[in-house]
Amino acid sequence: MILYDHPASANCLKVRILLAQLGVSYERVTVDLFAGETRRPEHLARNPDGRVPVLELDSGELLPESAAIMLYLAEGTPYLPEDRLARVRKAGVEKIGFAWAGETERGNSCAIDLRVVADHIKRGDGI
Ligand SMILES: N[C@@H](CCC(=O)N[C@@H](CS)C(=O)NCC(=O)O)C(=O)O
Repeated sequence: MILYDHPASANCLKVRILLAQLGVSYERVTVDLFAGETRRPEHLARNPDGRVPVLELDSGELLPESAAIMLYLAEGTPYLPEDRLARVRKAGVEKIGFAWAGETERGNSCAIDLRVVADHIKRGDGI
C-alpha cells in the first residue's frame, strides 16, 4: 500500500496512527501541500478533491478521505467493533476521524489525542 500524505496534516497523521496501531507496512509518499502539489494533475488523478491523505491499495485502487481510509483499514479489527451499536458509537460522524486515535472530549475530524501520538513516538513507531 502507498499512503500519499504530508507530515503537517492531522488528517494524514490519524491514518498513520491507525496503520501503526495495526502494524501494517506501507510506503509513504509526501505530497507537498505547501508547494501546491495536492492540486497538480498527478495528484488530482488520485483524488479529484485535491487533498491528502490518499491510500493506494496493492490492487491500485485509490481511496481518498481519512475517515474512509480508516474505516477500510479498521474493518475486521478491534478498531471497528462488529456490534452494530458499538460500531456506530465509535464511528459517529463527528468523531470518526479521531475515535480510533484515542478518545477526546470534543473535537473535529482533525483532532488527535496527543497521548496516543506520544505513546507511538516513545515506542519509536516513526509515525
Ligand atoms: N475530509 C478530508 C480533508 C483532507 C484535507 O483537508 N487535507 C488537507 C491537509 S489536512 C489537504 O490536503 N490540503 C491541501 C489542499 O487543500 O490543497 C479528509 O478527512 O481526508
